[in-house]
Amino acid sequence: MTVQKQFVPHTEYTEYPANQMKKRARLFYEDLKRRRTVREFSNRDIPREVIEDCLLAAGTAPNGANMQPWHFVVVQNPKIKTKIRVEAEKEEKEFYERRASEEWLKALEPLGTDESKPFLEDAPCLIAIFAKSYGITENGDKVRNYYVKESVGIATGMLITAIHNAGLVSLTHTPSPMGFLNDILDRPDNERPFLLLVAGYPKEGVKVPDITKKPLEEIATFM
Ligand code: IYR
Repeated sequence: MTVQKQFVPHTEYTEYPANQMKKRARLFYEDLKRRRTVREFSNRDIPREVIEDCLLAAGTAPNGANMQPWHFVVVQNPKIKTKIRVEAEKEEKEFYERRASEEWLKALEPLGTDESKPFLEDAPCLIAIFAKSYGITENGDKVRNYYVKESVGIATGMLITAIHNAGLVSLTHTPSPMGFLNDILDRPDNERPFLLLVAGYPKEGVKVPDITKKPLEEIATFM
């Protein structure tokens, strides 16, 4: 069987003159640098269309063989948020009291995290991100997906960036294990919870850890 390849002109590409390119790169960095993960949220609602556009932005991510192996469940219902909080806190209690090594707990100290996760109820929006380990056709056949973690990781990064760009804040929360999300959110076996993104406005007067990012020389090598 030969597959007919379909190509169309890339009319939406825009080239910027070098000076404009430099300015745009700098401004984008300056803006992204303001992004901070917050752990305390206001209960103010956020417009649904903003979440929808952020998800559409995430869905443009490059991914393996264009299988788009992700599914996003947006939770705004307070009862479902409470269920998620209860189950997440059970896992987190285990983590902080038993599962985490001393070394791991020490690494987390500057962040001030613990097993209490009030943000799972306070924030107006939880986005559960699922990675589809395989796809299923209309006839129920399995379809292979490729580079699933890489693909979903890239889409998640773009979602976080889109949320920041909209003027909201987020928290990447990773209760582990997160299997309870399949039960609560009724997702099928071919979807694995990747992470839980908490989104909304920061609580008034919120404080963030006094931490810094590594300088360029440390994170990059030019040859
Ligand atoms: N999942 C736990 C622990 C935790 C782990 C890492 I690595 C962090 O950067 C932050 C927290 C929690 O959410 O508290």
